[in-house]
Amino acid sequence: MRTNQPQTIYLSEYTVPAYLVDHVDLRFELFEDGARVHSTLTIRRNPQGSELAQPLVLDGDSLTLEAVHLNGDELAPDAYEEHDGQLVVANVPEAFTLGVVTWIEPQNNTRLEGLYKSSGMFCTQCEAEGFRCITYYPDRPDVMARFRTRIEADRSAYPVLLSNGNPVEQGALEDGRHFVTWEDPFPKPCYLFALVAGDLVEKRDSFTTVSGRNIDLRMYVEPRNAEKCDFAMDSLKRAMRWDEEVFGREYDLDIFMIVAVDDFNMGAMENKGLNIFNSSCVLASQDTATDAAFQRIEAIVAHEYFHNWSGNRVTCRDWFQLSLKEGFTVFRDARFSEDMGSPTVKRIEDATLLRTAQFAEDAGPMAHPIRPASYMEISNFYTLTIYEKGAEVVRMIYNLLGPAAFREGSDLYFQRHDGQAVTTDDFVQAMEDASGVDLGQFRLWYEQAGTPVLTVSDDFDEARGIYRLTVEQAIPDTPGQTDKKPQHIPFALGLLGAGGESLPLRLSADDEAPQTERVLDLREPTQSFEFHGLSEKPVPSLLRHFSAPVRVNYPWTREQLLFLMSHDPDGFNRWDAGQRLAVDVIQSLIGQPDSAEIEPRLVDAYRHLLNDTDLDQALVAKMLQLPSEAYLVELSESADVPAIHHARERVLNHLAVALRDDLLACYERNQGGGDYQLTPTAIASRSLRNTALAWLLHIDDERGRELANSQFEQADNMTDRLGALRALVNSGFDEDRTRALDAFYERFSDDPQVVELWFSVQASSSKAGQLPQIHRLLEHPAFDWKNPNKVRSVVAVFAGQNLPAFHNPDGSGYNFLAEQVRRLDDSNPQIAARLVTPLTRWRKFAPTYGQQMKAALEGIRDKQSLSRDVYEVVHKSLAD
Ligand code: B3K
Ligand code: ZN
Repeated sequence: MRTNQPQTIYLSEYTVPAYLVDHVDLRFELFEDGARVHSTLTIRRNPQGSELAQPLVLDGDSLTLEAVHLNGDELAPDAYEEHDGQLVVANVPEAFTLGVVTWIEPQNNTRLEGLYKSSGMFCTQCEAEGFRCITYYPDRPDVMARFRTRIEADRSAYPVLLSNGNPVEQGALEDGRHFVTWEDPFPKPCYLFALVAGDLVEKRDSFTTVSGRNIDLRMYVEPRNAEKCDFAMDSLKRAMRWDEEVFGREYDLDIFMIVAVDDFNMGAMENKGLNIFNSSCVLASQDTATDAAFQRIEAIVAHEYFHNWSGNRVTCRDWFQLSLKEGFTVFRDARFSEDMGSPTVKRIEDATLLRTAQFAEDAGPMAHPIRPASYMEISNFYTLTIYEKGAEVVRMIYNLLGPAAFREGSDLYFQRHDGQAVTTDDFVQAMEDASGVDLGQFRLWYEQAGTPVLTVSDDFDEARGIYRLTVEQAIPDTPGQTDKKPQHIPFALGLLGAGGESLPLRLSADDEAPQTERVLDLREPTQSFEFHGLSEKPVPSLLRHFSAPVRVNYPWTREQLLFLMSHDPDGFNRWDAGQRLAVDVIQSLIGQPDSAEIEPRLVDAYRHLLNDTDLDQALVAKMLQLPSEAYLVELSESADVPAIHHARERVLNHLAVALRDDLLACYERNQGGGDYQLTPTAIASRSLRNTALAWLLHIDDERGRELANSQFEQADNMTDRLGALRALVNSGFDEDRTRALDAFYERFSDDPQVVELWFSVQASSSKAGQLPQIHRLLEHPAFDWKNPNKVRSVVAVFAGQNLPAFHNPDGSGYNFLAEQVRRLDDSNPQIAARLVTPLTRWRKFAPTYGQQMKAALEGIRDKQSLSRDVYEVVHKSLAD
């Protein structure tokens, strides 16, 4: 057991930095057996800090200190202390330079924080606290400095040497070495520092900004990936234009660079002028990337680019403010994606992620507000709550203010805080100041964790023609927070008449210009609203376009849901009605004998959808997806996964059998042909045909089998090839499954991103991903424990997407996961802590499962010398 319990850091204990750094001069000597880092900091006492002389305290981690100089003179060893990850110099003047020389070992850095090696190249990841693994520094975002960086390395192994800003000098050195010096004119926190050194090919393009400046755009990738850059480059240009048009944000440096690396803990990183990407989030070609991957790439390229303003020019004061940049930037990238594709589909996808995974996080032991009050390890707080719920909170502000006032608010925010490190409250204040809209109560969204639950009831006064809607809001207790105050919730709704028409919403009898959709401001624990002038009880369409990240309970009948599914003018709620109906049907079958009848109207509704060629096909494609097992688990009180799985399978089988001919017709209709295109229509068409195929193979249909095999062989794009592979893998056709998996691997074994898809298709399949098969995948030559993508594609996919196998009643899935967490804890604690997530939800499951999950967590807890990352997650999960 760990003896040193990690410390908790509190927002309430924030103090301004004692010293500021104006300038950082770095010199990296890169070698195969390590790197020497010479840093010279120009430091002065913070005028806002304490009057009393303070020691200088710098952060460091895994560093070998070689020398310290003050104003050019080497300090005697007794003039400073090095302990507990800090370098403390007790006596320093008001202003001075501090020279620090450290030795680090990037080649042995498996945590992938700081400077490390990936496929032979050097690269960095400094957010949140990686810079301290490079040199001693005040590693906090409110210390902003100008950086000058000289990189020296062997010229033949590392011809490309990159850092932030502009190259200002380069030249040859002795012994076949060379150097390049970069200068970044914009002050930045050290978490935005980046360095890359490698043998990379360069792809160039350019962009002319709105004010006519020419920006040099460059992508750097390994030579084998040279042909997979075009889409990201085009996405970048679209994002740059969009940010000018929609947010008035112009790019500021002369060069913008993107680098792809294979070993990366997350998706990408917005380092100033030098974004570093996980290869899987930037490289794409028609043959190797699915539609979903293309869309993800476009969104992430945009997201990182947008950070140049929302994150870099205006950054976070401290890590409690993380959602300041992440929530806002996710909101920005979501709106960009809406504009690039189908807005309704994007909204459905975001709401699905939120309702399936963020709601679960908000109801679990790690629940935290979008501005947390404390943490042990900040890496654990790059969460769906900070990102996705944070984006929903910004979206609510957008909707409350309206587009024009919101834009004024965002302009004011950027102008007021350019070059500063600020707080979420500064953001809300700018929005309030620009619009005059009172966001006082709204601020509670930043402070209170937990998903608000709206319970809606209604009655109709026939005599007076008044429909009354009563909404109660309740915010569940979360760790450390009880008795919450009611929040300000924008609640969009419409009412439908019996003929499917949108009814006028008169909040008073004399409302002359009634709208057919309104946004009600919920502020009280209970509020009632009266709608006048109605001749019949309407069907309510609630929380349209998911106007707030809340749960809504209303006793819709199946009849009403079927009605909304085909009549609601709000596409989101049409989809939602279908989901609610399917959830209701599946839930009613859980634990029932197989003879229990399946709601006959469900078949009719899906038949109608399958044949509805008038409705937006992108929406139809989404509506045909049954609620996932993960979502059904999230909705249950005491989840029995095998029972949920069985009930869902029964419904799927039933639909597929009953709709076999309609599925074949849908498949034929969406055969495609012609060039591969990434338009919403073409994407919807591929989605429809692959859904049809999946359903047909689910019931082992022979015609479906033929279609899948020929699609698998003839596909001219990865969406179709993978769709066919997935359908075959999840079918009962064992020979076809094996043959297709082998052929796929043989064809793409040289491409790590496709091999990751190959792993995840198997790991997510209850047919091909039972535990013995998972063990075989881990032993496969292409599997690599040091590569986070590989670990995710097998271990995380198994635990997160293959629920019946993971929740095997014998507990083997839980023990397996615990074993992998223990194995990874020493080498890569960030990834290890992420992997624990499925176990943290143990209280959600029926006791026989929950107790075994808890035991697996205890097994992790008892490991010797647990990392701070895993310690925090496990201990919070086990706390009473
Ligand atoms: N800001 C980075 C995430 C850094 C995660 C550090 N553990 C990527 C992004 O959100 O854009
Ligand atoms: Zn981000």
